[in-house]
Amino acid sequence: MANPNGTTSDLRAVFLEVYSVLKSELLNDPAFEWTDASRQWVERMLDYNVPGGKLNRGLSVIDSYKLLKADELTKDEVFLASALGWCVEWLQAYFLVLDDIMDNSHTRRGQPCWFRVPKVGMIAVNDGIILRNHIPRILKKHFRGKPYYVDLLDLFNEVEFQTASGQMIDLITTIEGEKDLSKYSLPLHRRIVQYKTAYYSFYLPVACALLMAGENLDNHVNVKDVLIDMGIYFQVQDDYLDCFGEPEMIGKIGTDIEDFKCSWLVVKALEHCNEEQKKILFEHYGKTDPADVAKIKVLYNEINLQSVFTEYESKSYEKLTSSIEAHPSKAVQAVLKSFLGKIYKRQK
Ligand code: DMA
Ligand code: MG
Ligand code: MG
Ligand code: MG
Repeated sequence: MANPNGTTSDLRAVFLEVYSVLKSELLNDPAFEWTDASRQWVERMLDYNVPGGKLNRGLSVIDSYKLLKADELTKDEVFLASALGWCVEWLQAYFLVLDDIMDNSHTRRGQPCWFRVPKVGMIAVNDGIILRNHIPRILKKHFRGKPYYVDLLDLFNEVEFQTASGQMIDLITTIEGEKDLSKYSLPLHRRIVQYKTAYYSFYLPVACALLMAGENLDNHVNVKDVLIDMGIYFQVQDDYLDCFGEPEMIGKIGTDIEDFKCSWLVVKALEHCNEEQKKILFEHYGKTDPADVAKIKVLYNEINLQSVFTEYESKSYEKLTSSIEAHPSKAVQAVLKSFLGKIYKRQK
């Protein structure tokens, strides 16, 4: 039976079983002398941070691989595609644990951010590093003998570097004492989100599937370009939901206004406001007082940012669909369309 994500609930169950296998391998990693306390810590940390999301990125590796192979997958192939899917989810968990500290966030996936859990605090920084280190350990255990092993390691390294660089430019635009809204523009926003979100969320899962299918990534630059545009659209949705989404639905409480983020919303607000409204933006954006935040939200409503977003959303969908249809391979088209279908008009 297909769920709203277009993924069969069966596949999700298989995927989660692979999580259990990978977890128990990591908890018995012979490179470390485990104690009960250390094993319990890592197990709780993994269960708290790795499997609780939508799993779109991880499941996309299996979906994409299936479409590329155009054939029933063997049990072994399903396991390997799932393991790669989990590596993407591990990478995401690593970035999110640290992102929530840096963004001073409160909740994630409907529960307190990991660093806010009693007795965790800044141990979360090292937990992030552990999560990051689990990826090459999973890859080594299951892919060491594959012809694409080196390419896989290189792919994860490149994408991690791109993501960390995106996070860096996201963060340095908000430095205290240098807050200046006039530097915020659509090109800056695009640069930030391309690096911090698009590579790891969209390109990485499909690139994993392409490598497993024996493809050379250098031959798929046009696929990459479409996926990057899809990732930019996805992060605009994330920026929109940060302010207009229901915390119960999105599982997190927005902090972009408080954090002086170069969000798509503030960039569009600057574009659509009059001189008087501009003054309000300059005065109240990036302050933690709820009264300041409320003033920004009133302004966003006055200039009808919700409909600016709705317009953007349908335009992006049209553009993405026509780039996808321009692709020569029907299998690749199917991979890209399936991905787009999972995120179009998402509410969480
Ligand atoms: C997050 O951007 C990007 C990474 C690499 C985690 P964000 O801070 O807008 O994400 P979220 O809204 O989920 O905190
Ligand atoms: Mg964040
Ligand atoms: Mg962030
Ligand atoms: Mg966000």
